[in-house]
Amino acid sequence: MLATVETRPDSAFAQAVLEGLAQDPPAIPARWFYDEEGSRIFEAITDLPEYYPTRTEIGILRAAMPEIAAAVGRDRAVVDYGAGALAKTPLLLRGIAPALYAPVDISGAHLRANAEALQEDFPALPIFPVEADFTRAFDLPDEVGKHPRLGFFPGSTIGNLVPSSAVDLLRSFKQTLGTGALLLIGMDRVKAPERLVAAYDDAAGVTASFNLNLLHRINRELGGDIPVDAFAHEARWNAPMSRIEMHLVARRDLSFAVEGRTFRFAQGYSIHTENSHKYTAESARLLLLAGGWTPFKEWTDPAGDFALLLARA
Ligand code: AVI
Repeated sequence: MLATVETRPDSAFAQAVLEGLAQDPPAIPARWFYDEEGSRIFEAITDLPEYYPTRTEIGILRAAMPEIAAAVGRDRAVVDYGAGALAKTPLLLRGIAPALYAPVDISGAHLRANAEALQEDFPALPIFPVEADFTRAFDLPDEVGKHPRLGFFPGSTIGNLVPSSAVDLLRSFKQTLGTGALLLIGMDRVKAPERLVAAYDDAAGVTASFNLNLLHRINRELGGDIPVDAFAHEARWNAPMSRIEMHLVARRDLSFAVEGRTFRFAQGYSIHTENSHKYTAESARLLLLAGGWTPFKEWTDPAGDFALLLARA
């Protein structure tokens, strides 16, 4: 009897990597950064002196909370699309005292751990964790539907999507959250390219290790033999697209195999691993409008580095 040879990649990660490496130019979606090690390194990034977004957004949340609470009103169900943002969520929950809290995350384990930690600090708050990929349509628990919803999408994570995908996501938020919903969203601002590049290429090399961890992950999980040391991290400002791009650039001509497929890279050729779009006040509002949301309040830090916008469906 002949043995069957399975040639199809057996996981979404394998498929994304094989398709991404075969593209011209090669590109792997940024969502694959976040294995356990990648999530740990990302937490370290948020503390870096050069990486201003996290601390700036927390500062805005603190300063604007009385106004946010007044604009949002009472009895909201908070649907948290940034369920990992443990420093920000408690600020919001304390500030607006919602009727219930529904964190949404694709990883059930991550979701439950965060929900348990939050429940200790907010023992009276009903928490309904929702295990779902929020880039696709999903149903909210019935209990959530009994209250007007507030979607919370901090961190300028929207910026990791190209505009057409960002619009799709905003539209699907609107569909999920329904009539009368509000959305509180963090959006990073355009600023001097040198500051942006430094934020994504820090002196201590933490962002470099975050980017290179993707190659280690491919080697670990997909049995790849990528010579990781032969790739260099690079952050580039793409002015026409108004975004920081992260790349892994081959330092020399090289080849490697992943799941039995061979890939060749000439020196200087790169794998594009992340986009982080930056917005002006106007482009931020236009993106929200295109996604079906009408922004009606906006808060920034004194330097105007980052913005939190409140929009209605
Ligand atoms: C998660 N996201 C909003 C981060 C950003 O700034 O685009 C990811 C990141 N990549 C490198 N540094 C931080």
